Amino acid sequence: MEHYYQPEIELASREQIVAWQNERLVKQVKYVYDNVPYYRKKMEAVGVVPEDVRSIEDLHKLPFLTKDDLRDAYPYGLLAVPLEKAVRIQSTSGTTGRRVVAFYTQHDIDLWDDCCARAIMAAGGTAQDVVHVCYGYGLFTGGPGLNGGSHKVGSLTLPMSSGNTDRQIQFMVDLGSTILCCTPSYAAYLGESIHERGLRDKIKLKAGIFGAEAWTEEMRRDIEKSLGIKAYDIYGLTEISGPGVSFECSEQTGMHINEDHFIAEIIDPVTGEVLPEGSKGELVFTCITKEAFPLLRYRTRDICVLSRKKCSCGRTHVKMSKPMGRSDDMLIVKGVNVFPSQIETVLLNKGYAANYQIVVDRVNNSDQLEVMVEMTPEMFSDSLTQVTEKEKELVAALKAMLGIYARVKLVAPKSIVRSEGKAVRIIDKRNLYQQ
Ligand code: DLL
Repeated sequence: MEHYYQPEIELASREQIVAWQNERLVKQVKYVYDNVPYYRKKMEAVGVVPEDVRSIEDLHKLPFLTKDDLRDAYPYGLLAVPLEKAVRIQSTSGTTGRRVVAFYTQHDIDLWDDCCARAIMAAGGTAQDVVHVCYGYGLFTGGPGLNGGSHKVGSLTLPMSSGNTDRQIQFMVDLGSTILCCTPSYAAYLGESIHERGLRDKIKLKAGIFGAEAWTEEMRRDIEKSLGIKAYDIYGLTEISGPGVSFECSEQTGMHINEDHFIAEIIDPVTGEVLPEGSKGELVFTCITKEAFPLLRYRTRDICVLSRKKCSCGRTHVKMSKPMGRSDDMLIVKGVNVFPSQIETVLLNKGYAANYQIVVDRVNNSDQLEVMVEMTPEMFSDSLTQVTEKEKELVAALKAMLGIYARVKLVAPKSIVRSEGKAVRIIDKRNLYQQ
């Protein structure tokens, strides 16, 4: 049986959804124009005033927002409420050293929690469930988002956060966790660890809600088999709120976007032109209910396809495919967003040239990041001990920038192959995206 958290919204007619979107968009554009000087300037630059936007048909007139805008406006330039109304931030990596900071009012958190509650109930969650959240808590949105959603559903919530696999499994067994929320790679790792400990029969899990990174259908089947559960996908991004922007239902043919809060468009990533339904392109979101950080036409860089085909679950909100790639070079390593430009910044700050290569692989379900860097000619004559010291120094600097461990290998000058065209900086051996 399908469960809904807000059936009157999740099953609303198409006309009703469009009516909500029209009304909320018009209000939101005026609100942002009046309260966010940064965005007002962007609108003025393209000669658009709020009165030009009378319905969602006019959405295309508005300028896009990108990660560069977030960097330029850092930290408070896109905050739309006075500080006394903002109650929380969450944060994620930016393209260089500057992080993305998103703000929330209490009302924003309330609506975000609703979105996550919809996802939990779509995965079969009820107040009887024990929801085991091992997404990270803190600046990352995963833990706080699913935690809030689980409270709304009324489930018993285990705020485990990430890491400490033994403790995760102990709680899972002792408290009888029924729904697991974490990254798909950690779910696969937990599955293996549970088998290794011979505890498969002691686990009561029935469903998992996995996202924050790309995962394939094969990986879904492996996790489902290993943990004896049904595995659901969940998507979101910090800039737009966090997990729960969209979520999978029992049909598992895409993720329903919460269209009463977010308007989705697909654009050509090169020209910015809006593409018709069914086209593959870059996903763009406009927030129509947010107070503190209401981004309009934010370019996610995620490539996917939208579909309004009738869904057997009864939900009427548009579905997005699993992301099929990115229109920028962002990598997600151990659930953490990594931009090659961040790595380059560290190398240049430490006096290296921009000759490097990033290799990402997945070994035993765990992501590994390696950075190969050419030594400077002066360093080439250094002793092995000195080189090892230099590598350690880079490991520490990269950890400070990225928040995760990267293996560093210093190689001889000119040993990284030069490309005749674009430099090949990234070798991702994981093949995570399905086309
Ligand atoms: O990863 C929010 C989240 C937390 C989603 C927990 C789901 C579960 P960020 O750290 O800002 O936010 O990273 C956002 O991660 O633009 C996608 O490229 C990628 N991503 C998120 N969910 C999925 C997914 C969170 N289900 C970026 N499949 C997004 C593939 C995903 N990629």
